[in-house]
Amino acid sequence: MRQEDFFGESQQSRNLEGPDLEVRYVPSFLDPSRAQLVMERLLNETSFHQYERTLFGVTRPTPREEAWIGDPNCSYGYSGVVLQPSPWTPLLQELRDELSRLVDATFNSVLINHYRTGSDSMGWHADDEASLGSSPVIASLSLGATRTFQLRHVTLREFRHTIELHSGDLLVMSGRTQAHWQHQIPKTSRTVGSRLNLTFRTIEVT
Ligand SMILES: O=C(O)CCC(=O)C(=O)O
Ligand SMILES: [Mn+2]
Repeated sequence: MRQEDFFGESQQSRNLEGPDLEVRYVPSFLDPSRAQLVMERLLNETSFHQYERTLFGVTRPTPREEAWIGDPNCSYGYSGVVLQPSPWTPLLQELRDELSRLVDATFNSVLINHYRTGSDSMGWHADDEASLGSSPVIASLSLGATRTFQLRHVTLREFRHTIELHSGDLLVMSGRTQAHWQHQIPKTSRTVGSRLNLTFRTIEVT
């Protein structure tokens, strides 16, 4: 696929509107059968771990499982947990290279989150760690169960977006988005199956 196809309207991809916001939403970036195959392979091949993190002095299990994959020098940490990278697999390398070409970035790592049920979640945050630089490009691929993704402006609270992320959907966040907006995957009381989300990132190695 050429870059203009990706940024064109052929897949009904669209930019989300808002101040300081640069987010491209690409529904069905992977078709449903490829998305399912990739999900099954990742569930088989990946060793996930549920970590404990300390927030505001309280230590709790993080409500999801995680795996961190990347180049050997790419460690990643927040809230007292530093993850050392597992090596790239052929499947993750293939996805990384495809996405790197499309969005013209050189991703050197990917965080895989496993939301096992509707009780698993990720609270409001921005991917604004110093190691990601001031204007990170983050490509987020969703697989499996549909979950709600919410975005809110940090100071202008009337600006919000809610998107249902389906299996195979891609979101690309860039520019100053992380400096001005937060995002989350809230818990849901609906009965939902398991979901994987892959965020391809570029860690600035010093
Ligand atoms: O699961 C998602 O769609 C979002 C994941 C996320 O925000 C992150 O890994 O930082
Ligand atoms: Mn995030």
